[in-house]
Amino acid sequence: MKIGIVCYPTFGGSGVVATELGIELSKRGHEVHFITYKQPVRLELLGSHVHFHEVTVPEYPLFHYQPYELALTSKLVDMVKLHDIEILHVHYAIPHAYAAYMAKKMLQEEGIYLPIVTTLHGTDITLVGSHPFYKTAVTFSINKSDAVTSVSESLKKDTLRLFDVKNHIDVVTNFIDLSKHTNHFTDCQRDLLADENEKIITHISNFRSVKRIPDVIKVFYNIQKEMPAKLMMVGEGPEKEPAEQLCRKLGIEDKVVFFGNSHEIDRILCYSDLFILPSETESFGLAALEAMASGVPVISSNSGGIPEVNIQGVSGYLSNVGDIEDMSKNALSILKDEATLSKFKEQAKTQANKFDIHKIVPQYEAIYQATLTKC
Ligand code: GMT
Repeated sequence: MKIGIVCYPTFGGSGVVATELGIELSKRGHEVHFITYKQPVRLELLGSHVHFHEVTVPEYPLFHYQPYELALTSKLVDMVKLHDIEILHVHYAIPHAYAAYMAKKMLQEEGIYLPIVTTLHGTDITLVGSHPFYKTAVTFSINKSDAVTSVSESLKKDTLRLFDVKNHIDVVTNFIDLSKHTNHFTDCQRDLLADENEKIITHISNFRSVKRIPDVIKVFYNIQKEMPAKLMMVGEGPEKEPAEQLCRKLGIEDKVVFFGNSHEIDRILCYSDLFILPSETESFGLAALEAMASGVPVISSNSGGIPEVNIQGVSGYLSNVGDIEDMSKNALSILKDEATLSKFKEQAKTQANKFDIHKIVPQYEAIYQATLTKC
């Protein structure tokens, strides 16, 4: 198939999932066209089966807001015609599903049928999409998609609760390319960051308030009181600076490393002992799955889709949102001795195997086929 993929090209989970999906689809013989405003961060390999088409929005002083949807719609129509793209898969409803629908209608005028598959990722539903300013258009675009998928059962429930959705929603969970996390590093070089006796705790996110960054720091503060430990904070966002200030206030700044955004997530996870994800809400928690695939157990909140990924007492532990004491207690119970830590590391890997890319991508292929045969 010739598949167009629209996504956010940044470090966020939806862009990562879209990119990994496109790469895998190309390996499976499909022709994949990424259409977005920048080359996606994990898209290193462009080749005869993977193409990138940049959407540019010329700055014009009359516009207070530059019309990205319009530029994207035009680009979609042009690329579909130029490359005979058969299907569009848009990741994150806002504004991609809306722009895709407009493109579909324009192509229809020329007798071209273009099915749209929309994948809902989380904040496009739970935080942003349900806002009254967007809700009408988001509901419309979900209902006009030829197929709709959500990345967890929890997100499907939220979508049905928050929107008047008439369309069927298929749950196609996020996935992981296990080979990237298991084969890559024989030497993790953990000695560059921590002493041999120190445990390495990691958090990776976009540092937005939904991630509850202060909880990460407070849990780590409790851990380091009991055992030698270092905290690796990976990512960029508005909560990063306040987090650095909190570390200073608690007197633990020497034990916390702020990396910023990193292209070496698998390397950082390779030397991690524990991952903390205390989010307020999380449709899935791809970062937790990536950690588990690297054999890193997860201490998380029990919100949204996280319990579908992190299993209590198996791949880690889950606590109520904001329950720092419980999270700290659970973290210490995993880290307390090498035998328990090794057991959790193994169990985390086994749980991650359930989300193997090779099991999930065929589900998307089946959905594409079904929309193509509808026409
Ligand atoms: O977590 C974020 O704020 C980024 C956001 C995104 O759109 O990239 O992540 C969402 O999609 C990811 C991929 O499906 C999920 O793993 C995240 O759980 C989800 N984030 C939230 O629901 C807050």
